[in-house]
Amino acid sequence: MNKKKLSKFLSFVLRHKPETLDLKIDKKGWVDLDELLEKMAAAGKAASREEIEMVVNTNDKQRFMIDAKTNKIRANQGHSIKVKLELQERIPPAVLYHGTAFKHLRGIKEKGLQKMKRQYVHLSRDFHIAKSVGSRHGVATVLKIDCLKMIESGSKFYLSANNVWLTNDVPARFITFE
Ligand code: HQG
Repeated sequence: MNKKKLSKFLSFVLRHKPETLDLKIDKKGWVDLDELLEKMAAAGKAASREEIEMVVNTNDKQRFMIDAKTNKIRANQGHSIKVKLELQERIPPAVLYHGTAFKHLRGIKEKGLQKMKRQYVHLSRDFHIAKSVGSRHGVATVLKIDCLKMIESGSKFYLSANNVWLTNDVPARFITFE
């Protein structure tokens, strides 16, 4: 598998479907690296420890983390399966961005930003990153989120190990549409 394919495969099993490899995943999303290597090989998707380490270390978005002490690996964010990432609550910048597609705007105006299949709504401090996240879904548009007002009204924010801002939902009144 090339690096990109391996990264996609790791995202798939560590965030969404560990059962495809019959992997044991703990409550915090960690999987034993040796077990992962064995089960990938058994499923005809063999990779070496070095290849996985290479993906973890050079991944553009730092999607994964290896804990050398326990020999375990997990995804830093993006899960649809229930995991306790035990992220610390953090105060976000006054404004964050969310990239989405025009076709979603009607739903977002109606219900605000929902976490949909994931565990959180994902936000970025960088407009251009948000734009590229949005373009995964169609013609992209970027929404501006008033985090100051959200904090005043009791919303909580978390920062993932790879600098993605996470929150449970964003009511439409805190969103500026382009
Ligand atoms: C939209 C990538 C209609 C939402 C990125 C988004 C990110 C609504 C889509 C991470 C809605 C969900 C997450 C509503 C939200 N009505 N549509 N009420 N509320 N939506 O993929 O934020 O490359 O689950 O705007 O970098 O696009 O995988 O979330 O368009 O950090 O590492 O529903 O995934 O990271 O889509 O992306 P997603 P996302 P990776």
